[in-house]
Amino acid sequence: MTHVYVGLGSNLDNPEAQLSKAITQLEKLPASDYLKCSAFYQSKPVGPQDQPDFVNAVAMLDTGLGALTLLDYLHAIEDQQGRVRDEERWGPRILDLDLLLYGDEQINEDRLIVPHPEMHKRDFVLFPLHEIAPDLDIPGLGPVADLLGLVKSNGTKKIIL
Ligand code: ROI
Repeated sequence: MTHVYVGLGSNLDNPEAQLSKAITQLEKLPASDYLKCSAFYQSKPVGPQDQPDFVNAVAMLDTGLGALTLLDYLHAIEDQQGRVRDEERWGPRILDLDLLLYGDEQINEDRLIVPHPEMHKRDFVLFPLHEIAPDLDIPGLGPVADLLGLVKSNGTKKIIL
């Protein structure tokens, strides 16, 4: 089994419901054990500002799936929830599932770069990741706690339900 982290994001069609639905699907992934998810965080859009705020979270699972197979499953969940794929590059989206970390592997393929190349710059990834894995050391990037101390804050805050 490989320990993996998946970033979740949405800013369309009831983002909190989109994330909850996606988590239900992550719980059903084959050959995998869903472990936990962070709280949901509200974050200002990175990219064009004329779009709604995002809701972001990070989930932790163990999987026997290979990285690219897992990526295919994540895309299938996005598609099921009605994601439109040729949308504007930094535009609004119903659901984004990013494979952030796949064990301690560094992967560089056309379809997949792990660790996710932007994760250390995004407070909406680092806050929820640090919440569920405070001692995590990110391959090639260093301790998540250090990265959190360095990241430019974009006003991401935990949603209190
Ligand atoms: N901005 C925030 N705050 N959260 C996201 O998940 C997110 N995802 C994206 C872009 C459009 C880059 N901006 C984002 O894909």
